[in-house]
Amino acid sequence: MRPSRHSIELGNVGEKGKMTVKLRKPILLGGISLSFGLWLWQNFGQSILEVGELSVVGAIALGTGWWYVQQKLSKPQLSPTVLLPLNQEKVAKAIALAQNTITSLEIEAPAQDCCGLKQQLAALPALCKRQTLQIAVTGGKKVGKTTLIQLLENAANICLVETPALFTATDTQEKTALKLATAADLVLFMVTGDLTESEWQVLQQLVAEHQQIILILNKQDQYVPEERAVIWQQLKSRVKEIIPAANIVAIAAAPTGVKVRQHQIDGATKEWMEKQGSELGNLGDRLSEILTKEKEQLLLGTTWRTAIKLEQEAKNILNAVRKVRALPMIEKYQWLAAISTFANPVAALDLLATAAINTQMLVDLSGIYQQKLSLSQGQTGSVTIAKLMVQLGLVELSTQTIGSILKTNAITYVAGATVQGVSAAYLTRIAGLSLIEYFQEQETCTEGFNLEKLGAKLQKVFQENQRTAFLQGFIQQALTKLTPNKNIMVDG
Ligand SMILES: Nc1nc2c(ncn2[C@@H]2O[C@H](COP(=O)(O)OP(=O)(O)OP(=O)(O)O)[C@@H](O)[C@H]2O)c(=O)[nH]1
Ligand SMILES: [Mg+2]
Repeated sequence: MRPSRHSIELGNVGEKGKMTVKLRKPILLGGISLSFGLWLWQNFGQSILEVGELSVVGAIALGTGWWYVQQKLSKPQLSPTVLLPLNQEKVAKAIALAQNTITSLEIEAPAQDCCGLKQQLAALPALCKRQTLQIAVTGGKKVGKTTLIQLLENAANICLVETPALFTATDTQEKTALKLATAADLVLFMVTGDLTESEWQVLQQLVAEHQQIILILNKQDQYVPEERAVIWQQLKSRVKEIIPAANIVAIAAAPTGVKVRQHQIDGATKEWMEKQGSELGNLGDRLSEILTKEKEQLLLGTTWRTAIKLEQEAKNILNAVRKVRALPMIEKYQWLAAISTFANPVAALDLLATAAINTQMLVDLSGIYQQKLSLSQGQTGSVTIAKLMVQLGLVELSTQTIGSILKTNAITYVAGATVQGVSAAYLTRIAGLSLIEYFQEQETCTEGFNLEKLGAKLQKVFQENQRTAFLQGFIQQALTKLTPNKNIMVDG
């Protein structure tokens, strides 16, 4: 009786919880939009409630839409299913992509030394034609990696590498282990029982990189036969979506001996441990089968992974080069936004009217990231960004925070214009930094922005730049940009 009552109670709580959440969200969103409206009202009066497409009514309406987008963003990632096998074409594409990125780097940063990258690129085709295959033996601490390698060492045409133990060592050791595993043609992944969560994560990661895996359950001798069967089943069903059953094997690489007890004639007993030979099950057969029949696939996988890694490496350098050019540009536009909003609070009634400046920033940044937008595409884009910023509550939050920091700093001339000027600069900066992150992931934006991704970037960048210490420094900087005007007025 008990368990069922328990589950009914749980069910009710769950239902209530759901209902509360359902009711709360629109109110909360309305709250944000509404208080933003009130803020506009208090500061500037009714006449400015409507600024182009960015009416408060629109913001409220879109707020609901944003809630939907947010819902989608917070959904947990689905576990990867088995990938489609690689073919020559996909591998050629990955190589071409790496080639393109390296070429862009050479063009955009002629001073950059690209020799290393180019050598790696030139070496890619040969990766597919190797005779000796690399096998990485990995797994947690003391799972039997060294023991297994010693047993397999004599096999022809393979080179076995033991990775540092996973899950125990420092972060760098763990990275080395994963690096060795992805660089290999095949991975022997050893466990000694049911999968832990971390083991599962690593397996998924490797499979997502088109890595072939033989999952090895070692130390079988430590379990009695019934336990062994249970663990074997659990393991198989846990990984069934990512590892084919043929690639799961149970072994005992170095079983502890069996205790033998002999009764002597005189009544005494004599005990000793009888050594047992290693038990590799069908590991040897499966291994040689894979190494012959699936060799081409293994080599394709390694070549693909290496090409992808090379492309990422080149892309990281390219992104760093581009960022160095993009940051001063953002700086320029953020102070332009500050000064024009401060000097002309009537024209810039709504902070988001700084969109006019953002348009040019957007066009310039898109140029740096080789995704050049036209002016009209830039205009549409900047309106999109401005809307997102309202819906995310960033405009309201930053204005309030900046306003209160200015107040506590006892600056006597705090007026709407100062708060507005500083906020305009800050929001322009957030928009610019988010665009950098967006463009870095090479989202082509000429056909419009991916709102989910852009929204996620805005939130991330906003959170990173929201600390009071940072804001205080920023405000200080903004004030030095804004005060000269004041000084001129005072002096003059
Ligand atoms: N009972 C039992 N012990 C085993 C088996 N295989 C290995 N061992 C023992 O487990 C211990 C660790 O084995 P290693 O081969 O050194 O394991 P490893 O994964 O290389 O260890 P680290 O490199 O230190 O992480 C040794 O004492 C082995 O004798 C097995 O099948 N059964
Ligand atoms: Mg070892």
